[in-house]
Amino acid sequence: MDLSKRKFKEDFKKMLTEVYSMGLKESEATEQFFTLGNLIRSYVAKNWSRTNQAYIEKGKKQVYYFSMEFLLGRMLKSNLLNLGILETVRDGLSDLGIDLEALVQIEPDPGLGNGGLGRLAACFIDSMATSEIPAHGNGIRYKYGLFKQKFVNGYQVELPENWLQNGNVWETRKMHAAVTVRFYGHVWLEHSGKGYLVPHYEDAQEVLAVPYDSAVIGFNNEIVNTLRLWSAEVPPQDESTDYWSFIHQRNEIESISEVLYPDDSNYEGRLLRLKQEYFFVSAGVQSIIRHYKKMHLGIEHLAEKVAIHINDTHPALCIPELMRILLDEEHMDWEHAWHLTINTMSYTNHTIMTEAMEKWPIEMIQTLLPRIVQIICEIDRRYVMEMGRLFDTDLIQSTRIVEGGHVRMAHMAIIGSHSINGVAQLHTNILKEKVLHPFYLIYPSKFNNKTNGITQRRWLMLANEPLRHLIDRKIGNEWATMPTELKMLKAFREDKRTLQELAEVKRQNKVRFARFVEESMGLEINPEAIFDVQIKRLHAYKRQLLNLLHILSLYFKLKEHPEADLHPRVFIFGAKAAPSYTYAKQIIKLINSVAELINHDPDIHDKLKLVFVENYGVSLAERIIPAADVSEQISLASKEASGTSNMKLMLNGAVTLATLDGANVEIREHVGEDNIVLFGLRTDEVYHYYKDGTYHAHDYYEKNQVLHRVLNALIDGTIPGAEAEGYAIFDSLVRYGDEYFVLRDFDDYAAAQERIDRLYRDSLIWQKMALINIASAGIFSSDYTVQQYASQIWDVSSKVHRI
Ligand code: KOT
Repeated sequence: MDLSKRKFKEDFKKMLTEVYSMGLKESEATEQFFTLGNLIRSYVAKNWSRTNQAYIEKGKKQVYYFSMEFLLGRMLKSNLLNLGILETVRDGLSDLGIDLEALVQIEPDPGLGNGGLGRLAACFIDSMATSEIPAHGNGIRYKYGLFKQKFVNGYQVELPENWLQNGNVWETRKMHAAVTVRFYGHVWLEHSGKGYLVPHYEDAQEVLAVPYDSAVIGFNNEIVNTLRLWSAEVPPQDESTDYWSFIHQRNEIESISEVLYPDDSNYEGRLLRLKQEYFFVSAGVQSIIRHYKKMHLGIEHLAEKVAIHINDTHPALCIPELMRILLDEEHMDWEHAWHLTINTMSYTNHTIMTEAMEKWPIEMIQTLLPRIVQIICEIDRRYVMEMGRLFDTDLIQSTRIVEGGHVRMAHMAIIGSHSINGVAQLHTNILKEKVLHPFYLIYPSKFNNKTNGITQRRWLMLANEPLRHLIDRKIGNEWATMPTELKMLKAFREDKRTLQELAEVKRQNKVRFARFVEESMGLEINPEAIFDVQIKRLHAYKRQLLNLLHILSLYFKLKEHPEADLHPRVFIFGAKAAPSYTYAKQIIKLINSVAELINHDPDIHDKLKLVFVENYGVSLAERIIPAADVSEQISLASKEASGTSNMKLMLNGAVTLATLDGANVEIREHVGEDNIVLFGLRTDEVYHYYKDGTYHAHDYYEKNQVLHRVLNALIDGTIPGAEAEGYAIFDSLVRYGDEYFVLRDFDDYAAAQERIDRLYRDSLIWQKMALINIASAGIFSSDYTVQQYASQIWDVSSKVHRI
């Protein structure tokens, strides 16, 4: 938008008086932040309603992206950047004696997600608005986001994250768009006499779903889409309601949107979680239909105007819910309703980990959602009947929805949608060939791949301004919306000056991060060291333990050979563990205890440091990633569906140290073998071991001297404070089979780390690798990912930039 600095300063002062009746001098950062937020809202208002109007007038097909999680991060700078007024506002504020960065810190970081899945949804809504895709997010307005992590004595302690405490400046409560969601009670069907059945409900609990809308601003394109998050409230009561029963009901109802479940890649089969899933699904689908009907096109054309996407299986109840509305409220016959539903729905799978697969007990659904369970059972019955004519019984039994008293949500999602996609090529192949092979036999054409992506605007332009400016000077700024233009940087691969400038940018970022570590943790780290980063949820399959065992091996090496020729290293971890995931919490404690040991050992000096940042989340990622030299992507091959921190880190010039898992495979293809450091078992080797059962972790403990020494350290008192955890972890590896092949991959990993050490010593070689990584990262922009979803799955238009 056009905005002069002079106009901005006037607007800002005026808004400050209007909202707070304050002059500039009396105001503090909090008031200034809310003033700026309100001002941005006022700038956006016109384009927001224009965008909505244009969608209606042009009759454009709309996409609704249903996700239990949107891990947005702070929105202030992102909104300013996308409006094209970041620099104007920064300068204007500075004239007024205000530091924009200080205001940035006031905004709470809304942690409405656990990790990769939720952050992907956030990158997607940014990219969809920028790519001019008529697409909107639909989710839950949790009162409490993901817990705040504290370390007490090295143990993870969880505190509530009350992000709404001071209000959310970006949202608008839309009372007129509220809908009612029904739970519990009894339902029976009666003939209407007009050829359809009418459901009658008795004793149902009614919940009012109130939407809060936030603007999703496209980058420099005047498009403003909507993120709609639902909050659960008590419906208006009449005079006959008993006061105490009202209070009781209120607590129960409001608990639906109270808190985000802190589980990542894990299924928590609790009733409240099922309520959450149905709550936002039913509210979202009802509101879509209400909006659609305003266009008077006839319900039979729904799939031409609406696409509903379900982000993993958490919103899979969209399928029976849409069926319910089409049957019970629109009085369609089953076949037409089913056809429409399949054509409307599409589904993304994000994991092959069996413990993450949702399986709801049928009685639980029966109690909570009596009408929905009838529809699910009918979908299942027809599937078995119709497919039974075409395929053998075993295949149908292994793919049907209802089995062993449970509803298999992934099965419902596949059967009820026209598209299922994995999130990286390798992942999609594993789905087709292994995990969902029976479905692939039945529906080969539903399967497709959409490799994940990240938004370069947040993860480079905003998070790493020094690098952004260097790139702009070298190749211009078209990569903001045409990210593969970054490949033009390759022309500078032999240019010493550019490589030195790149090194200087990285050094600056490392100095800045080192300052942060010193201030927040009281730990001094050396910016000349290699900053080696593993930031992701704590999960056994991601193998933070492999990293830790290697750190211990370096520590012992330095103790025995203080003269050992190692380039100084700072190992940086950021990770939260699900509160109920005992093993992950033990690993956290162990990492913290090893950090205590190493960081305070005077023999080690600054050759080795271990930094475990507390409360890792989007805001911390924005600080760490620009300072990273090495990106640890070391999951057991086949287990990480895609990974997205791998993409963010390469975009910021880190070199990837990786197994051939998830999107790492594609990163290798794009940077080339020489610009990535690979190690470890391959997917086929992992499956081989599963088949022939010949992996014996114990042998590695017995025969590998370095490993023997390191593993003994877990149980011989070498690591003070983590005795119990040391034992448990030792046992998991040596006695109980080492499920994720940590010991098997150890030597290869250590050798890869030695290669990193050697490569880093030649700054020009290293910076050339960094440059190739940045130049090759454009293809992993979520702009391209969503453009592919738009054309290949949703059948909607987008502004496509050629790759
Ligand atoms: C959580 C619960 C159930 C099913 C899947 C999940 C899940 C998967 N949560 N996060 N993921 C991650 O999603 C990312 C985005 O696709 C991937 O990059 C990553 O590999 C998944 O682990």
